[in-house]
Amino acid sequence: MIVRSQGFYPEFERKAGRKRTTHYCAGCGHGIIQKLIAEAMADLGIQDDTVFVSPVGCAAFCYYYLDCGNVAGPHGRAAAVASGLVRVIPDKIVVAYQGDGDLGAIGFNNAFQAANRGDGFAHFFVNNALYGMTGGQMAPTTLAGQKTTTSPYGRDVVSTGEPLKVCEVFDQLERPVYIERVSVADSKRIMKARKAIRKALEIQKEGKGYAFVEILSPCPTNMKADAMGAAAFVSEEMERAFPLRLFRDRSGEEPPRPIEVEARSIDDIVSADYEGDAIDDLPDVRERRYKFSGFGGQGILSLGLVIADAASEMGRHVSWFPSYGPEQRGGSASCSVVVSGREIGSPAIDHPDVLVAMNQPSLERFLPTVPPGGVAIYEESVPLEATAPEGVTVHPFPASRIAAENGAPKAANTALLGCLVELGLLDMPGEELRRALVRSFAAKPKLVEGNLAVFEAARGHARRELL
Ligand SMILES: Cc1ncc(C[n+]2csc(CCOP(=O)(O)OP(=O)(O)O)c2C)c(N)n1
Repeated sequence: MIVRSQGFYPEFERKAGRKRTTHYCAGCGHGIIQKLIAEAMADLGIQDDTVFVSPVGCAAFCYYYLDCGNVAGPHGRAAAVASGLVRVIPDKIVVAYQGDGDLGAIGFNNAFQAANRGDGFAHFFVNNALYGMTGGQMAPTTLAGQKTTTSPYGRDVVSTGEPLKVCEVFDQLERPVYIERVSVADSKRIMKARKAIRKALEIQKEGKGYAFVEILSPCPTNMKADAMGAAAFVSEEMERAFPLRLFRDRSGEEPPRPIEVEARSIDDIVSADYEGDAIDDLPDVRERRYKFSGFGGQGILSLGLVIADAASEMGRHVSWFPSYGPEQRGGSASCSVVVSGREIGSPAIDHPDVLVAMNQPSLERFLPTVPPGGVAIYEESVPLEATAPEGVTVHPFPASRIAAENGAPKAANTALLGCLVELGLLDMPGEELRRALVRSFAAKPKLVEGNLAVFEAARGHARRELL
């Protein structure tokens, strides 16, 4: 009988209505690996003492699944976060989990230095020979000749280097206690992976030091194969470059001396004096908090940037805080912009004064967060199924239509900019925004004319229809 491991939450709260499924594609190795970790954690009785550091990449949602302490690290930094954790909570068990783009590229030095110091954590390295979440680009581990979206003719090792063999590199270091490479391509291999994962966690339970397990893992979506085909690629092609083996097991030796850390309060650390040009306060400028949201690719982040840039040119205090989801397909993006006459406390926004939503998921998600007196503007073609909270003004706006009619169908974001300025929601003259818009296209001057036309047409429409 297949039962859920006690190391997993009973329900995955990631999406309403889909509480028993993960976000992984069929045939992906991440789910198997996380199941092995969850089982081992529960069986070893360390679940309540474990802090799991998730990466950026397809495994970014681990914290929805694993029922232990969870920290989400920035891209490439899971090992660095784990290195910090072992210093401040030396009596806990720390686990870092990273993909091969995450660990092998942007995060390599953090991982390498942690291994070189022998920091006491279990380090799981999921190698699928490409960047999975972002659409299958070439990673440091991509095989010679392997086709990816950024090596469409096959990886040329002369110009891009040989596949990075992380176990072999780490095996040159003195301090790692355990290094093994395993695979989850079939059930026989999964049984070996299970043992290696357990071993790495046992080493943590016994406080014996740094344990590194590389796990070869299929990615059917980006390997452009079905589940069996991707598994065969892992066993037949990847294993040739990355042979499965135990590199070392020194867990029988004397444990290393624990790290001694000088305890400092967080206040001490962050209260460093700020040196820089102070911006004068502008008491007459009211603070406005904006949320721009839609699908990735709709120009949401740029819309926020143009406004932030214009406000900053006017000497106002500004913050711009982007956020994009980790799902490979259909992900939403948003950014929070605060413009103020005074220093800004936090760039994060829970209750925007002004919401701009370009797709249905973001309209549904953010409309209920707009406080009374706030304004929500959304792309007219999106069906409004949510009810606006009391006291919130809601404007559908034909941004896509205006953009298309003015010859720049991708400039719906610019149409919304025109709408915002005309409604007086940006507290600045249109001229200021025209200049910021032109600056934003410095690298693509051909787009300036079309965007300015859309901007002015949208202003005209807003003036006629909304004022
Ligand atoms: C600083 C930064 N740069 C780039 C990205 C975009 N990004 C998201 S995940 C990812 C890499 C994912 O690849 P990998 O680590 O191999 O994990 P997988 O998705 O294959 O499991 C990248 C480049 C980001 N989130 N942050």
